[in-house]
Amino acid sequence: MRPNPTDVTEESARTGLQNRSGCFVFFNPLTLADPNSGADCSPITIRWHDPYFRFNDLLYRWIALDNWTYTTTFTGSPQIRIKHKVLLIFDGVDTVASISLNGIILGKTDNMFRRYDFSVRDLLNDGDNVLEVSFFSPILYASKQWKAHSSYTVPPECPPDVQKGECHVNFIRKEQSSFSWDWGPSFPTVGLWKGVRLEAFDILQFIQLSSLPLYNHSCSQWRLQAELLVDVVQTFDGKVELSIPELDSKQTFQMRFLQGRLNYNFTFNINQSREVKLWWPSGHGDQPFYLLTVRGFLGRFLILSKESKVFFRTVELVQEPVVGSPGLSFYFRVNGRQVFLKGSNWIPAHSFQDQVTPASLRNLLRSTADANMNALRVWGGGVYEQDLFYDICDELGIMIWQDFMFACAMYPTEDDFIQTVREEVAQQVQRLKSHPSIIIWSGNNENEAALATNWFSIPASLKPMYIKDYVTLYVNNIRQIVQEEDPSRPFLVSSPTNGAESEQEGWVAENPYDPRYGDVHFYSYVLDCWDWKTFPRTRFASEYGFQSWPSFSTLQSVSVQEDWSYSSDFTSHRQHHEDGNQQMLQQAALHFILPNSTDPLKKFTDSLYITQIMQAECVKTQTEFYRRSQSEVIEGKGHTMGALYWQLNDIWQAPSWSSIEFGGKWKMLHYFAQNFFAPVLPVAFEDDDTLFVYAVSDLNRGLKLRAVVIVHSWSDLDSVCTLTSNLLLVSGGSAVAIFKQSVAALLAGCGRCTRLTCLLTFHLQNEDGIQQGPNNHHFLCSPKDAQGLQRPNITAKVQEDDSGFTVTLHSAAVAPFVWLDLGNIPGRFSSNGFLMVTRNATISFDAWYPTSVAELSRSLTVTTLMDVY
Ligand code: BMA
Repeated sequence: MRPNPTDVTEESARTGLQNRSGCFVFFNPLTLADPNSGADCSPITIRWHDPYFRFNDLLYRWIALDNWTYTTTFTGSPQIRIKHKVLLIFDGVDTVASISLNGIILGKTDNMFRRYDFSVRDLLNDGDNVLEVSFFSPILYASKQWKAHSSYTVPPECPPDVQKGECHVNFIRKEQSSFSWDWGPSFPTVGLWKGVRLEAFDILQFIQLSSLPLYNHSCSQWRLQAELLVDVVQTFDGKVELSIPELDSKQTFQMRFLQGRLNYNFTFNINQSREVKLWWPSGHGDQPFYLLTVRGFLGRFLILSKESKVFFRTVELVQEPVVGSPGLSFYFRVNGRQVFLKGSNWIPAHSFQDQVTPASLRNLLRSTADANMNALRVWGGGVYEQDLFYDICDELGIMIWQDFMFACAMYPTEDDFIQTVREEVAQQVQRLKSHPSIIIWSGNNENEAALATNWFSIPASLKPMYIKDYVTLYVNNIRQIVQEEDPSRPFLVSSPTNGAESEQEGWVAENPYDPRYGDVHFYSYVLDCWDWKTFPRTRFASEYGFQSWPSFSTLQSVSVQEDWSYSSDFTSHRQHHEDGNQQMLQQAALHFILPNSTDPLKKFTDSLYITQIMQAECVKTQTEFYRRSQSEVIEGKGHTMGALYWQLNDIWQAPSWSSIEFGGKWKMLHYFAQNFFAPVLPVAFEDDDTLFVYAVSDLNRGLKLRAVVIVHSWSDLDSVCTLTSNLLLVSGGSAVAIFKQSVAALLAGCGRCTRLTCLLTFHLQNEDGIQQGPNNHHFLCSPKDAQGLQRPNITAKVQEDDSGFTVTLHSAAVAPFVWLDLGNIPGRFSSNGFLMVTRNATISFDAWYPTSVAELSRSLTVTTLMDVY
């Protein structure tokens, strides 16, 4: 379908765009590029039209202020019209539209997250049929809804100015971050973002098959609750046969199919004599599946035949008293085993969802699992992700904390709003509930906290009214539907929340950030992130993080030379978080000398690098604190069972909290995550001048481990001394202190060392002296105060052998934060951003596209901290 603007609100702006060329390569979801337009569609032109290029988010603002009509003509056929029922199905309409066929209005849409269908048999012609979808501007719609809601305000009205966004997004059921966010641009898309099709049938139309595994502990019996959603033309008696051949399980159900659209539930017992293989989170076991076959019969005629994957696992959210603490635990038990959630938060991977390719999704999720994460939270300001996303998570063992799409706002509760939300929730739960990767449904992002801590300055006298609305939406509607649709998973009303304690307090706790209950979001950009005492010892950290800039090559694709300075308009335009650019430097300045090159470009790229170091070290410190707090309760706090940092991915090329840049390049943080989420990890920290090393293990079995602490001088590649702890049995799923010594005694015992001249590396080894888990480091002073740091003059040699490319480094000195960069050659290194305390190191490079030693050698740059000083 070709869209046309149907209302002209900003004629001059549009003319300005179209005059440049006809290469509208970006717009969603149908490509508007006209190959016959004769326009210049070369890569350069496309770059200028790339909505992400420089300030284009502002230049293209008019598009979403306009109304658009998509029209297409298709040919009908008698074969379709002889069927008893013909449905025109829209899998995703973004968002407010009126749909007509051959001039007759079929209906209206108001919710991007719903599927819509219309019965069209009698409207179809055998020849040409004209289908029109007329979209109303989402911005104007949101504003109209807001105006109509005159009895009381539903805040917030607009995003902060720094976000350069649109207002009243809470009045439209659309991706909330599409009106801008603190990491993303405002691109309120307008269009058909999923498929459109005609389905014609005589007896019934299959809509969906879903299944839930249910385990009956008392009789050790697995059951499968299968649900079939069908649209039946006329009531009939038939039978349905369910089978899982691999489990030798089969059952037939006689039943009556009633006219209309209905869900049919079948509870199917799995043959008890067969062993059922369980689906496990990554790091805890495999992810096996079985094939379920569903066949429907009318008499002897097969009228339906479907196959789908089924998985078996149980999940519980455990909130029970904690010994030595006034609060409640908050952890997940999967297949009866307590699991520490390690991971991050997922945001939409692109402002234009049609641009999220299967390859880019797979790449991001592969990067998630490869960084030793086992969980992601699909955050409530984005979209319910596409099926493939969850399929990949099922396959990789990535557990999903699935928010419903409400974030950082109050929402209206008028009947039409509630009705559309109810349909959205029912459809999404039905679509997604078969995925074992989803381990929890959660009502919203931060709306309990917003109410409790009064983000929107609501007068105290009105608070009960807002709480009532909150309960109406999330508890009486969303929760009610979810519990009906899915008895197999926990439901949480918000994040952060005190969980069961919030419920006790009427669903909005006085302090939803209480570390003794539920989950916590914690951000502080001004406190020193190297000081673990600043972090809340929460039961579950579902958000925390620090910003950094993406690498130069990522920015270069959407900028020009005049943009390449930390104080340029571009640099401040891309920053959507108030004072964000300053905060990054201030945090970095606590421990590093800030870049001060006289070469402006070098100063800029050095600044990008220093922000990545800062972010990687901050998130490392905080994550290690959470992991080592899993077995302790101190002053009533601890027993931490989750660390999901904010945020995994980026929506465009800009500074943000992400560990992966737009395009898939790993930031230093992601390389660090690979280590700090390792199944077996040594963690060091100081408490009142005493150095502790903890051994953290996510394994399912005990390991005898000792800590090896090596003292190095900043000025010399030969280490100064090595200390070794006794062997200790570290049980699976625990964190224990394995080494303890006062720093003063350690340095004195080691001879020629002070806090300023020396640093520590450490690792764990088993009884046979084999290293377990990664190397780790602990600085005894800020690198800005370190004495003896030398220029390492690193040389690098790229080679290729049967297993791929390698880079062999040779260093003349201890080199902190060694950063290898191949510009825009896509791929990733086996390790990066590391501390080099050896003369030689070999790193491999996994290239995502064909390349050569010559190309890699030409592109490779190696930066270390001393290059910035
Ligand atoms: C959180 C999130 C997002 C936001 C992030 C960084 O609280 O839920 O709304 O992007 O902080 O500010």
